[in-house]
Amino acid sequence: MRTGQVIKTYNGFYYVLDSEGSSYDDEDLLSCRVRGRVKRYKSDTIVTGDMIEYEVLDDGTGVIEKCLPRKTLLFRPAVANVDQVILTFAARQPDIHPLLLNKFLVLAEWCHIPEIVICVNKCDLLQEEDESREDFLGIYEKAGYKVFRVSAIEEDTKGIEAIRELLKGKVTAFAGPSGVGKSSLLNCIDERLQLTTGVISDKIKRGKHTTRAARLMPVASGGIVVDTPGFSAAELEELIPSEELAGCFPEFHEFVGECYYNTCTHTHEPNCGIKNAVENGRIEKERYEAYKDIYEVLKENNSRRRRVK
Ligand SMILES: Nc1nc2c(ncn2[C@@H]2O[C@H](COP(=O)(O)OP(=O)(O)OP(=O)(O)O)[C@@H](O)[C@H]2O)c(=O)[nH]1
Ligand SMILES: [Mg+2]
Ligand SMILES: [Zn+2]
Repeated sequence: MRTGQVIKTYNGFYYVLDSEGSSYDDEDLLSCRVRGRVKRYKSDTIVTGDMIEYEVLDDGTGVIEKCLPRKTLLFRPAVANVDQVILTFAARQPDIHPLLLNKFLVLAEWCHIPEIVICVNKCDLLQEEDESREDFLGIYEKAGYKVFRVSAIEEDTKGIEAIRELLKGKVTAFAGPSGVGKSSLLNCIDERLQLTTGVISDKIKRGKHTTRAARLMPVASGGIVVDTPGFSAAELEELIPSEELAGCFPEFHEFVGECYYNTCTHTHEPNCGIKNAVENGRIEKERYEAYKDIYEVLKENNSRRRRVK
């Protein structure tokens, strides 16, 4: 049995790099199928980034027999074994939307991705009167997230270099809505990548889902990156139980022990450590409001699911 890693999946095929191999080029990857048994259970679905055991058939294709234990699993977009996720947004076109940003952060935290970073691209489109946007991003810095402001089209060498540094020695997924410039940024980071980039629709200022599948690629300056298709956070509600939401706000951790009820949901209860911390200015009000908004949606969804069962 050989071991390898799934570099991309496409149309039911899994493209595998053998653990002895080093070239990530399409023609050097082995196209594999999965044994029906492995694929049947949702949790055992093989995804990009998975370390696997496989066998080579006489016709030169492979069969994946086993998925090895995962370090991490990012659910949306589905990528296994990433060390870091760079949540990428655009300052403009499409405009950055705070609730969406919070939902993406929640999703990445819920998946226990060790490093979660925010990158705001297209800063070249910002005018001077947009300074209030900076305040709004400060909220996330205060919550403990690194925030990078870059531009993939202007010669923004400093910003791009800072991201290159961040990538070294890690596997990093670039995730975010369609059209924010994930593929464009990666082309800046390493010009050899030559990823296809799209256009923004004139009317609704949204991307057109140019990148179709997640793919791992080494970058010249060090590290492995994963370009992923743009996605919305709509499915968050299906995944996360409401009682796990507070755990997805890292700046809440030090205050949960101060809640009077140990089942406190931090919404309506008296003597809540989180609410006190918001009042004392130790937790940003906007983040708490986002928590409450998302909590309501999750709770509604959870009880609907229970009714269906
Ligand atoms: N003004 C400006 N435009 C940018 C920048 N980065 C990317 N774009 C443009 O934004 C559009 C979308 O870029 P992509 O790189 O395809 O976006 P993506 O995030 O990979 O989108 P999907 O693959 O659909 O998820 C292209 O027309 C780019 O030229 C930037 O920094 N500034
Ligand atoms: Mg793309
Ligand atoms: Zn509480």
